[in-house]
Amino acid sequence: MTTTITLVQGDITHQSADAIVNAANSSLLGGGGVDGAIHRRGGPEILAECRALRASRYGRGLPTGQAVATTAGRLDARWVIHTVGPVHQGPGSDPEPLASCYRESLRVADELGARTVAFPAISTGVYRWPMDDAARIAVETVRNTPTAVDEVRFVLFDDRAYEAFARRLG
Ligand code: AR6
Repeated sequence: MTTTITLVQGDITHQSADAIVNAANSSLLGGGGVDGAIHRRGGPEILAECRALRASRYGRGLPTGQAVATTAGRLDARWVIHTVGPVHQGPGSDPEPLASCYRESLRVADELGARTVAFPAISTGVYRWPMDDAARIAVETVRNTPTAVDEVRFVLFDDRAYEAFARRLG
C-alpha cells in the first residue's frame, strides 16, 4: 500500500477529507490559529466531545505528541484528530515529539479507517517551530510511517509554508 503525499495552499477548514488534523493544545478546549478556525467552522459539537474526552480520559490534558479523535461537526470530514505539538525550545530542540504528532495522528487515522487525512503544519505558528525544520520532520515522518491511509494532504496556510513543504517533497 502506498501513501500519496499532496500539498495544498489554503485554509484546512475548507478541505474535504476523511480526517482533518488539529494542532491543538493539551487542554483540548480550543485556542487560536488552526485550532480556533476548526472549532469556529466545525461548531460546538467538536468542543462538546473534547470536553467529554477531558472528563473521561485526559483529566490532566492530552500529552504532547499524542493524538485523539472526535467527530467533525459541520466540517466536510468525518473526524477531527486533535494532536498536541511541542513548543520550540530554540536550537537543538528535540524533533521527536513533533514526529510523534504525525505518527500518532496516522495511527488514530488507521484505527478509524480514514483513507484521506489533511494535516496543517503542526507547531509552526504559536509554538514557533521553524518552518523548514518542521517541513522536514513532517515529510520524513509521514514517508517512514507504515499506514493504510491513501492520501496525506498537507494544507499550508501561506506561500512560505507551501514552499518549505514543496522543497522537502522534491
Ligand atoms: N488552515 C491551515 N493552516 C492554518 C490555519 C488554517 N485555517 N490557521 C493557521 N494555520 P498554530 P501551533 C497555520 O498557531 O503552532 C493554538 O492556539 C499557521 O499559519 O495554529 O501548533 C492551539 O490551541 C501555522 O503554520 O498551531 C495551541 O495553543 C500552522 O497552522 C497552539 O496554537 C500552525 O499554527 C498550537 O500552536
